[in-house]
Amino acid sequence: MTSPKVLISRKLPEEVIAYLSEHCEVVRWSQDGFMPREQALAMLEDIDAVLTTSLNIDDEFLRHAPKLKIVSNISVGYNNFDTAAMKARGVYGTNTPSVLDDSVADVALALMLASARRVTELDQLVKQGGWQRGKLKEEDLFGLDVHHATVGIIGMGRIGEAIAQRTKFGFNMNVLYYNRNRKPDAEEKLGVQYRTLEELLRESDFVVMMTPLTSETTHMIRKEHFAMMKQSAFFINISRGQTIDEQALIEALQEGVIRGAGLDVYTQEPVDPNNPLLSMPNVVTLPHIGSATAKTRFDMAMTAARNVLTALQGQTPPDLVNELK
Ligand code: 8YV
Repeated sequence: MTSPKVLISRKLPEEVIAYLSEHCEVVRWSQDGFMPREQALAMLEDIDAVLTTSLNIDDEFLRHAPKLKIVSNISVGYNNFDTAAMKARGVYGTNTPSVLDDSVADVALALMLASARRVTELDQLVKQGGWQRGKLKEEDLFGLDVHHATVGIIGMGRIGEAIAQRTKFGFNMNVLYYNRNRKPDAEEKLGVQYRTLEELLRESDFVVMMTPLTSETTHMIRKEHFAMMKQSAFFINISRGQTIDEQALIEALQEGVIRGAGLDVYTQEPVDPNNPLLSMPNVVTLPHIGSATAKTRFDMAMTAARNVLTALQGQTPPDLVNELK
């Protein structure tokens, strides 16, 4: 019997490749970056499973892959999946929940601290020789306290809870949340308080966007929402760029509607070097690194590989995101 054939569209740790190779024939992209879509499409004819983070799994993709049983995303977000099209063709979709929660939550805190205490801006000031006695007033270096402030988390899933845990118990913050469904467990366990979206925006010193990108959350935060925020507040986005109207954020920052932002994600990635957000000193910008530690990325790759092998053994993969029946 021939081994099932797995296509991997990005570089993965050799240990994960070896684990998959014990059971499958592996076809992979071993350079930096991602396999271009056209190249993937041309190889799909006899592929049983795909591991990816970058490929859009739409009807065109699925049409090229008559044998496909599973697309295993090496990420928790799966906004690249057309889940209905996958279901229609009986293809499992899986993600990598849990293993990245703490790493992403750490970066949310990093963005809050860096933007409110002006870490990147003042780092530049020191490195460019601007820290000179007599040249700066004391208040030129003032930021906003993170501890004991109010944070509003939009999206109280696993990562939202990890952010709540840190902000509540590590920084003594007042933690509000908005979620599609109320989360009584999180309210009890973490002491977080539910608010409507509007209440959350009005009350928070930090608004943290941590919701998955779906058709309902696309451009969930627009001009009128930034207008509801405190003028002293910071907006943190660590979900997906498309959950907000980025142009409205740019204008809110340019017009002083809000004080600053911390961003890990953008409408276009990599972000356009001419994007006005990159030249604002009150905006901290990271290159989508929420889960980017060697350990977490390894755990994500291993989780994705396990999902593939389970599906190829004829069982339902553990991290299924689209019910097939
Ligand atoms: C990226 C993420 O997928 O898991 C997610 O949803 O946003 C990230 O972990 C990661 O950059 C993959 O390369």
